[in-house]
Amino acid sequence: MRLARSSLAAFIALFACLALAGCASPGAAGWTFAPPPSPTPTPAASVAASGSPAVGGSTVPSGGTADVTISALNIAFEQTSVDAPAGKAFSLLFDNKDASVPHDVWIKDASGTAVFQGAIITGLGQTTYDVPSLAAGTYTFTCSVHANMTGTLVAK
Ligand SMILES: [Cu+2]
Repeated sequence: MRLARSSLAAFIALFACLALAGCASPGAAGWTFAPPPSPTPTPAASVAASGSPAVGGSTVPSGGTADVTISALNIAFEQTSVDAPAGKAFSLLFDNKDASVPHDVWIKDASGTAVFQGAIITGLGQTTYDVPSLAAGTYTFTCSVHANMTGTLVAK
């Protein structure tokens, strides 16, 4: 009887221990809360591009500081003749005043060979071409889109 009681007590103790889950194995689960997944901090977001460097080169301040200006209006160049510096590169401001019409400026030498081909600009719009050095002489400037558009450019 006494034996039975003690073994019963032992059994109860063991059962209680298992029921409490954890007393036998200290490291076992039970109260281990997984730490909430920490929201990954966004790394100091994209460092703003520091000051936009001045664009070098071909940009001529609007105000008409180009060496030569040519404009197009009504499918014709407004200048029949322009002068350009000879022997050095120069800037050519091209002003397309024809809305929705593409024009450009090509410069051809006496033999008809294009020595400069400006990109097409669809009006209304302006661009500044960087024209390479030309030897002194008389050239023709044309629009590659409209064969009737021509003028004379004198490099001197
Ligand atoms: Cu044209």
